[in-house]
Amino acid sequence: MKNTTLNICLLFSAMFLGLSCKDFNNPEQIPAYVYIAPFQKEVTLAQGSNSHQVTEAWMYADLNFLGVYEPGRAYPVLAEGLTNFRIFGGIRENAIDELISIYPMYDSIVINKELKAGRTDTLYPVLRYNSKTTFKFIEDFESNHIFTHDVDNNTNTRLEVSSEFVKEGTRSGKMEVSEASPVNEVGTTFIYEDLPVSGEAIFLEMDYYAEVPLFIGLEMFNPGQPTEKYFKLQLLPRVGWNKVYVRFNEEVRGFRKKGYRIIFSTSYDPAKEGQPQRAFIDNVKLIHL
Ligand SMILES: [Ca+2]
Ligand SMILES: [Ca+2]
Repeated sequence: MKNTTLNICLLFSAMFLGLSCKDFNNPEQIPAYVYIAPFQKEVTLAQGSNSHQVTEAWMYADLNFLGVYEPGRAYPVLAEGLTNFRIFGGIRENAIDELISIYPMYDSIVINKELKAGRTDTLYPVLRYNSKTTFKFIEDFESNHIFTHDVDNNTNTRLEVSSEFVKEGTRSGKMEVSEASPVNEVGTTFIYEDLPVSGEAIFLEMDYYAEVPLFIGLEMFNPGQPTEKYFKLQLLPRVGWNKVYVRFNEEVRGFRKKGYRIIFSTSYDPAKEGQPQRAFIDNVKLIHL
């Protein structure tokens, strides 16, 4: 490999998360190409929505790590004949763009493909939840909902079902704030007591459409102790629906409380025109391994 080629490869490897360097200048081997189709997701009736925001494919071919690839493009692979691909779905954990990780709640995807030098073959990755996934709750806001706990002690604010902006079905959950009621904090009706404490993955999945910052956190309970509130992250306002995957296992392992509620908080922005200001959520799931 020429030095310039090596340097460019190393540069791109750094940019693309450790993409392995292969010598594509080798005149004796013409690569085959694989087009990675956008991820599909299959769910059972008991697993709720099939919406996902898997943005990268972590690719292995015959146990060799190929790299982290964006779906919807073709990539060269130095392999021929029957090749065993293993694909892991990658997410932006906690809505942090730099925190790209494999989502542990989905199974890896195995696809065997006959490759030929110079030819492009297509891989169709389909996501499915790991069979060990426990669904603590699924909320799609199509009828009653489970975010009835009044965290802010203001009866004028609440989460209510709405058909104004909907990700799926005919309804979503809406939280409003205004100059008169500038804070709106709600939590799950139920306290969840048996979340795993040994570091097993715990995630909150959620679609959201927020005109105001939306905070996601936990209300925590221990017998004989005051209730505590903890906010894990703030979702910034944005136009259109987005999905967030929030990891909670480090908190649950560290806090060691008897029970937890999932809580949301919004607050009025006086610098922003128009009121009421709103945050919509849909397809909320609390799941763990
Ligand atoms: Ca819905
Ligand atoms: Ca309230």
